[in-house]
Amino acid sequence: MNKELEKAIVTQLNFEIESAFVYVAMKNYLETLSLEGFVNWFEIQFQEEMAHAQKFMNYLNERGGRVEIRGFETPKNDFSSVLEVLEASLAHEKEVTRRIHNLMKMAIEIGDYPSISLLNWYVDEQVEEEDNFSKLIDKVKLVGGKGLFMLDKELLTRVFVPIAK
Ligand code: OFO
Repeated sequence: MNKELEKAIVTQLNFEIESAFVYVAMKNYLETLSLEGFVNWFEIQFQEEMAHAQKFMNYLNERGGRVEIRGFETPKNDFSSVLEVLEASLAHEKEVTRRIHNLMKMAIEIGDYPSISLLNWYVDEQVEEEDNFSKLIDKVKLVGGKGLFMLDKELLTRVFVPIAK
């Protein structure tokens, strides 16, 4: 496969793992607020990011590429509110989307159809990722401080759904 595209996918899969670290740091901040639903929600988010990374790894291995795992930036560990966590998450997802779209542009320019097919999955997934956080932000703003307890209960129901290889 094209070496430039292979390198770019390696960078992205490492960014997915970095995303997992971003969310597990948030999860541990939420633990300090005893918001079990939010903790659960971010635990699932952490697992999803690892699954996103794994999907890229499986793909590269199938195509005869070489996966390389790198070091990561220390994620932000301290926040001042749930809303700050969610807004930082949405900003993070927008950055992921920007990177996925750049990868897609590269795959289209090269004419690498298997990569275009793979990246279509990520393009769709990013629509969902951004929507999830936008909706949560809206809900937190709507319910305010006291309603957070009920919303927290609702978030306990999120479960990890394995993704196709
Ligand atoms: Fe992997 O989508 Fe979120 O970061």
